[in-house]
Amino acid sequence: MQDRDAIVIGAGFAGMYMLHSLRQLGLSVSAIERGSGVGGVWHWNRYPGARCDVESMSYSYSFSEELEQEWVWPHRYAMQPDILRYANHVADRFELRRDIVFNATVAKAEYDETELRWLVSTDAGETFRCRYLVMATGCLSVPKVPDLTGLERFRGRVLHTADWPAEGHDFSGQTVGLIGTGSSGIQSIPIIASQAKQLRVFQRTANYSIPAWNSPLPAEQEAELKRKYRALRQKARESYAGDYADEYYTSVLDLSPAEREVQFEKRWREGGFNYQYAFADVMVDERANDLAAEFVRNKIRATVKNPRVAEILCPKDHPFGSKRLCVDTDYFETYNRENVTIVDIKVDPIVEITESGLCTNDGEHRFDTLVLATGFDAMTGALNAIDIRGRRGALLKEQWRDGPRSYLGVAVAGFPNMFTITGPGSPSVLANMILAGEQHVEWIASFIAHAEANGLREIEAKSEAQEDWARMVTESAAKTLYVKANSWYLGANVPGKARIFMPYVDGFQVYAHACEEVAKSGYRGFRMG
Ligand code: N01
Repeated sequence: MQDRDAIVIGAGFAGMYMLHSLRQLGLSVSAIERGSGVGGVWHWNRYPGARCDVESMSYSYSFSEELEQEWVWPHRYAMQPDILRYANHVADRFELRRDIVFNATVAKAEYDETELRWLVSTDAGETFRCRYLVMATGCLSVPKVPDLTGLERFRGRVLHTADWPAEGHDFSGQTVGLIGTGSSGIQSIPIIASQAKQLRVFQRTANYSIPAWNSPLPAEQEAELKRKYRALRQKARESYAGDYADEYYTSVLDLSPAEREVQFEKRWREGGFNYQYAFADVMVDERANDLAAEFVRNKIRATVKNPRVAEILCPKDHPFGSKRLCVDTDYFETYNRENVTIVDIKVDPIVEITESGLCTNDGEHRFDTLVLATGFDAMTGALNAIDIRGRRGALLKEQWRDGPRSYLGVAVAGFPNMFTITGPGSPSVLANMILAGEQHVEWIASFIAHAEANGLREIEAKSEAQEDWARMVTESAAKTLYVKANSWYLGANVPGKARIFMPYVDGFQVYAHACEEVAKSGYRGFRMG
């Protein structure tokens, strides 16, 4: 049994900063990490084409001015190897590794109400005892392998985008089947297509995707951004999405048809989320959303030469942006290649996986390698994978059977001295995840500092505060079009999972302000003693 003041579970970007911040408070801390290295999602998601869809200068830590000045991002949108290199640099720079236990999966965390300690045990049998427990387990860290009949029979290799082999995979000369057209599929398809002999994509839901227009980041532009970094970081903190990109919030319906086309084209040329966050009414008004969606569909029709294939690729069954927007490089162009075909499995469903490929209603498709770009058990998956027991042995997973409930997305009633970074009920995946993590880390560290300074031994969200918060999160989401898609935001991609909109939709800046108000009020909504 090893004693620590705090244990942080996970050494991704949030976990690393939490470890650093708690050490700065003078506490003894260990982080426990399942992987062999730091970086979390960027350690595992090594699939070809993996890159961040938030610009690198924004998707990076803001807590250290020296760090942000010394690091050089080679591209506007960073590739996974660069992000992982950055994570490793941070781990070295702040000497984090000495307090990280790698290759250890936390199996159980149990609160001892008599000793006021959490007992945390790993699958290797190591046990830690601590006063504070911080879950930095990530929102998208448990890969979802679909329940496909016969999957175990397949004789070729099966690869999941979120659990990609570190040594990579050589597709040259291979025939490849790929299931899933979310961000991971959309990023990997163009690269796999350029390497493989043949690629067949099995698409269940067509997705909206906006080009990234990625390019090297010119040195002068980088220097200019670095000169303005403090102001840009502040702008990001005051934005909806936690990013410093301009958020114009023009109302689509206030524009004339001609002006609308100009604005849509302008934002589309800016790329990525600039298109979604430019308009005030796109996520709340179906008419505005239809117009934004049709513009994207027309771009697809103009790009994909075969009109039948273009129509398969045009999303028509959910509002624009209601599933997480994808940001791509040459995704739709890839379907003009001779070696790429698409099967619309809503029309021609997969019946079973066979030894040499898969069968749909219409026949057999043979391939050497099957790529599953099928996503994650998002937001609650990593928390529910651990046997977390709070007061009177209550199991978190059981408490969340009908959907996660938390106060501020950061604390759960019945689980004292435990915090969740970017937990359900916080902006998390709707914001720049590094900034969302930083805001939580700073808030949690301040709260712990307050507890230490005031001799508080237990801090715990009150159930009434939690219920009010959960109700507000659900009601806010219900006013938007986010709830109109079968998305992972709602848990809809995992059979049997409760359908509840998990992220906080009212914006990063509104949320951060609410957290500050709670702190200023002396932590309203928390029981402390
Ligand atoms: O996963 P997804 P992802 N049969 O859930 C399909 C982040 N991310 O890994 O839509 C057939 O979005 C499923 O179909 P449907 C980002 O937040 C970020 O791509 O459920 N198909 C869908 O097409 C992103 O949103 C970056 O009908 C099945 C796909 O698989 C999140 O991670 C890069 C199926 C899954 O799409 C998840 O993205 C990559 C089945 N049984 C990811 N089951 C950045 O750039 C699932 N599908 C930062």
